[in-house]
This record gives sequence, structure tokens and C-alpha cells, in this order.
Amino acid sequence: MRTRLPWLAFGVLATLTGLGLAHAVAALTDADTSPVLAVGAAVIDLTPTPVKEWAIRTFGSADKPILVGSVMAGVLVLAAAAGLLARRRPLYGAGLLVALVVIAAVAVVTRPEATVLDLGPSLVAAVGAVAALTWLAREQAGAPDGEPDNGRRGVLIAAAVLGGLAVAGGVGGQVITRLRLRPEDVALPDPADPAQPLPRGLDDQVPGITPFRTDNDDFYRVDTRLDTPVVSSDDWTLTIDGDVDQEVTLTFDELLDMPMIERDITLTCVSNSVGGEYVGSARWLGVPLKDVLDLAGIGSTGADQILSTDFDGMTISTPLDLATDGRDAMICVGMNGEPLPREHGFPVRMVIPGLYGFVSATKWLTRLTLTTYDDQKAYWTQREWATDAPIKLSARIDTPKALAEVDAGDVVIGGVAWAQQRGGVGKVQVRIDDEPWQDANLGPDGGDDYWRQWFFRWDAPSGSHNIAVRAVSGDGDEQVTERAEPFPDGASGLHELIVQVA
Ligand SMILES: Nc1nc2c(c(=O)[nH]1)N[C@H]1C(S)=C(S)[C@@H](COP(=O)(O)O)O[C@H]1N2
Ligand SMILES: [Mo]
Repeated sequence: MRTRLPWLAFGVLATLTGLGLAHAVAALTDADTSPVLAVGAAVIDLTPTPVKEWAIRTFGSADKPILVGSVMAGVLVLAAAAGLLARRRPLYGAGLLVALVVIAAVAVVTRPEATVLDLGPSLVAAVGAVAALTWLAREQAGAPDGEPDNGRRGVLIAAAVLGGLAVAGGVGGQVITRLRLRPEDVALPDPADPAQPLPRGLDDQVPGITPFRTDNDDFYRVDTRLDTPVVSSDDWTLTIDGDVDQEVTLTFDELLDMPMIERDITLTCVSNSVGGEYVGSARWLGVPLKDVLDLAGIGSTGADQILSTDFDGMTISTPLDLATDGRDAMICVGMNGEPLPREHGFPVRMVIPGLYGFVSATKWLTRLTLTTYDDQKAYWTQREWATDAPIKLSARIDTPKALAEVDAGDVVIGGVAWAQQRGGVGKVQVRIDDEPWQDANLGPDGGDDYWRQWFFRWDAPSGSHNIAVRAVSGDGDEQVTERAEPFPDGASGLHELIVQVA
């Protein structure tokens, strides 16, 4: 055992050295090519939808750190095995390390927009790890029986140097990534068609209620990426192709020269569970989608889908008829008065009111292709999600929290409700235990595509009570009470919770 233990550590240390150096190189070029992240991204793409849904339900927004952690743990176990192998068969040990890196390399090159250059970090990882293991093995072997102390000192020096390299690579990579993620200095034009000033919400009146407008920093983020893409507005172009009269490519400046609209729109994720956090509301600035499509001219051979593609080849499908039915579908450059944050699609994304984000809200957008669902299948279409996915009418209780303990007497129940493209929220009702539904008070109106805050004054008697909420849209649609999971077209059911009144 005493002779095995060091080898186990050699394998791990050699692997960390390779990964640290690779991480720094990846940060300089494209963070997503960092070997562990690349494998993680491939795992996301290959995971069957039910398992993915389970992970999102179980881990929530911690699902990605847990995924990266699991990949890392797996890598380190195999790295330790490689070290053990190298004790008797150095070539086998090195071979296992190379095999590990080859998996990462395959994950990198099979991405849609991959180039040979993306293999750089994997190559660095392989060379770094094998060189490190070789050095450690040589120092260990170089401890001739007569001079154990010399040998040990050599191993310790090598370990210290390699540990330093691993840490420097890892930390350096993070620092470089931070620097690259700094926002670009972009001046946005004023909207030709501005939004009305947003009314004051209930934020100051109802403690614990969701703010009427979501700050960019607090806005939920959902996408398939493990990194935050750095797309420069200088290199960015948008191509409109497929079934069009003529293919058109726009630069960022050309897009900014087009007349802009400004709209208050609530964005929702299809993966949001009833009462969940994947919903947010912002003021968006952008060019009407229709104006952009008109530059190319919609063709005549029967396209029924807008296939949008991001800078990395990820695709999202949108029903053409819904996107062009007069709703405020936008090619967005601004969010709450600022350029889009990188997490939310800088420099350009789509926003379409009334459709879940996975069929409408393409971030880091670079291409719009007019095509048919028969001809081309987008990322989530391949994974059996719905193609036609209007946002379901929904209401959420923000305060009190589930299982909260409150004092008997005056309790304010409050939350948000949304009914995009359904005439807004017409009515919100609250039910306490088995009592009849009672109307809640609505907050100010931010438009039909924007959520509505609501509150209900409750004279709470002591005991344990069940609170439920439901919404009715301005068009008269009632919230669906039947429970459904997010897959394949969004969750439904009532948000209910229990509170203890003392
Ligand atoms: N390029 C790209 N765009 C994307 C996604 C993605 O994975 N990749 N996810 C979509 C989903 S599922 C949603 S709900 C919205 C979320 O937008 P947000 O992260 O800005 O809130 O972005 C959409 N746009
Ligand atoms: Mo989503």
C-alpha cells in the first residue's frame, strides 16, 4: 500500500496539471473547449430528456455545478487509476490519460461549429498530463535504494512545481475569463417607438413580493451552456436565409440603424415548475422581427418554421405563423436600458411574447432560416419537446413562503401572475383551505405581455392552513388546474402551499 499511494497521487496531480494548463489556454480562445466543460456539455446534449427534467427538478439551478463536479470526480478517479497503472506499466498509465483527453477532444470537435483550433486545450491537457506523470515517475524511480532521501526530495520538488502549474493554470484561466466577460462598451439608439413609463409596482407596499421589474443581475438564466459565451459585436453578423427572396446579412451597426421598438415583456421557461423561479420581466429594446425578415423577403415555398441559430450552432425553432401574427416579436439588443448582458445573449437575441423561451428567445443569435419542421429539426425538437408552445397562464405565491410561520391576524399574501398574449391578467383569486375562491387585488398594469403583481389581505386564524392561487386572463381563459410536468409543453396546476399561523 505504501508504495501504491504515491502513484495514485501522481495520476491525480498529473491530470490536474494538464487540466489547469488546458483551462488557461481555453480561456484565451473559447471557454467551452476546456476539457471538463466540453465533456459536461456533451453530457448535457446526450442526456435523455426525462433524466434532464429529473435533474432540473431535483437540483434546480445547481444542476450545472453538480454536473461539472460529477465529471470532475469521474476524471479524478480515472486519473488515480492511471497513476496506479503507471507504477508497473508507464505506457499504460500514460495511455489511459491520453484516452481521457481523447474523450474530451471528441466532445469538442463534434460540436456544430467546431474548428481544428478548438482542439488546442485538449492537446495541451494530453501533453501536460503525460509529461507531468513521466516526470513524477522518473523522480520516483530515481530514488536509488541507497539514497532514499534524494529520491524523495526530487519527487517533492516535481510535485510542488506541478501543483503550482495546475493552480496557476486554473486560477489564470478564471482571471482571463473574467476579463473577457467584461461588458463591451456599446451605445444603443433611442427607440423610435418607446414603451410607456412602467407604473410603480407594489414592491414597497407588499414585503416579500417579486419586484415589478426584474434587474438584469437577478434575471433567471436557462441555456445549454456551461460557460458564458463571449461574442464580440464587431464580428457579429445576422444572416437571414432559407426560403427567402434574397439572402441578407446584417452587421451590428446595420441592425442598430433600423428603427427600434421598446416593450415590457415577461419571459418564461418551459422548464419552470408551478411556483418556480424561471420567469422574469424586463424592458426590451430591439428591431421588430418582421422588419428583419422583410429585408430578405419571406419566400413562397411554404416555410412554417423560423430556425434560429446561435453563434455556436445551437438551434431553436419558432412557428412562423405565431412569430408574424402581429405580436411584438423582436430582435433585441437592449435589456432594461442596457446592452444585453452576456448571460442573456449579447450582442443580439430574440424575444417573442407569449411563447416559452425554448421556442422563441434565442440568445447569441446569428442566423434566421426560413424552413419547414419536416426539413430541419431544432435542438429541443430532436429531444421531443413541443414545437408549438404558448406560455401557460399561471400565478405564483411569493409571500408568505411555504411552511413559513406567521402571526395570527393581518397577513398579506402576494405574488405575480402572467397571461402573455391572452389579454394580460384579468383576475387573480386566492383560496384558503376549503373556503370559496376570493378575488385578490391587482397591482398596476404593465401591459398584456407583462406579469401582474397581486396581493390579498388575510385575517389569519391560528393553525395550519393551505393557500392556493389561480389566475384568469383578460380574455377570460381560466388557469388549467390539472397538474402537468414541464415536458413537453410546460407545467400546469395550481401553486399551493401550507403556512403555520401562531
Ligand atoms: N443560444 C441559446 N439560446 C437560448 C437557450 C439556449 O440554450 N441557447 N435557451 C433558451 C431557453 S430554454 C430560455 S427559457 C431562454 C432563457 O433566457 P434567459 O437565460 O435570458 O432568461 O433562452 C433561450 N435561448
Ligand atoms: Mo426554457
